[in-house]
Amino acid sequence: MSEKKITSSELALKIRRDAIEMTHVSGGSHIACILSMADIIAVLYSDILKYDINNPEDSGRDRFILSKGHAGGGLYAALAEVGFFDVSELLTHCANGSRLSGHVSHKDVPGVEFSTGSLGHGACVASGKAMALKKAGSNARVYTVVGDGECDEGSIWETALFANHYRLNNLTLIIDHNKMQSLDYCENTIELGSLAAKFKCFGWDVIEVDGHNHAELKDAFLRPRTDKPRCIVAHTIKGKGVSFMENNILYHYRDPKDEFYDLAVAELEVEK
Ligand SMILES: Cc1ncc(C[n+]2csc(CCOP(=O)(O)OP(=O)(O)O)c2C)c(N)n1
Repeated sequence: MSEKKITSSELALKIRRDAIEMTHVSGGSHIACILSMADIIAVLYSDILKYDINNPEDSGRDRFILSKGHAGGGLYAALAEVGFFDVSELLTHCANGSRLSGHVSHKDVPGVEFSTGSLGHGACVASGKAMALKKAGSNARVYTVVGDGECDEGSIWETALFANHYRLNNLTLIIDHNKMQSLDYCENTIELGSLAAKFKCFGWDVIEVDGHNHAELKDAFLRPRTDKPRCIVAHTIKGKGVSFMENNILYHYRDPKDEFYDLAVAELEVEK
């Protein structure tokens, strides 16, 4: 297979379009969670990560772990669109016997680093991988995307302590800060205060960006490293790109049915 060169804007649109299709066909959840992070994933896979679609296990590759694994459909879409596997397979998402499960799985799926879905785990594994790579003298980097609701998990703060203690400056943790979780706004569930201030306090190099602005995201990824781990607080809108899904908590779980599917597709067509 040959790598497909694609701009981050094209990839973001494809991820959104594929995810609408996948959740429509399967009746699967988490469409708003995918739309929220689509730009972050698109910039990573088009401009930042080092990977080889013909050698997914290449030891020099950058590692990406989607810690908010419930949005796995978005990662599968990105991997298929850059050439890790055939785009047509995306329509098996969540079907019996498919390797593309709802929460992201690395079992037999090229390009997926680690299975996630139990919130708080992926970031810990990412910090462990960053430490192992550093010890091995590797230049590879580790990136992980966490949700803001996921930051209610104590293990996220253990990761924050650990990565600072070991000065894991090869680790980048991106918070998809859409201010919502599954059933309500974050502030009504567990008040988080300023995530940027908290990570700064924990000793991280913190950059805040508009998580839908590709130039800002790219700059935050490429800015010269200090000796600290990097936290990018990406301010996002849950459901971004489909007006009636934006900031609509129903679309954490609801799939785009019938006329809602047509409307969503029509809105994304206008974006082309
Ligand atoms: C340990 C654990 N507890 C609960 C859940 C159920 N759950 C799935 S998604 C979600 C909300 C996550 O919110 P957030 O991290 O903000 O994700 P986003 O809104 O970006 O999708 C919850 C509680 C889970 N997957 N894992």
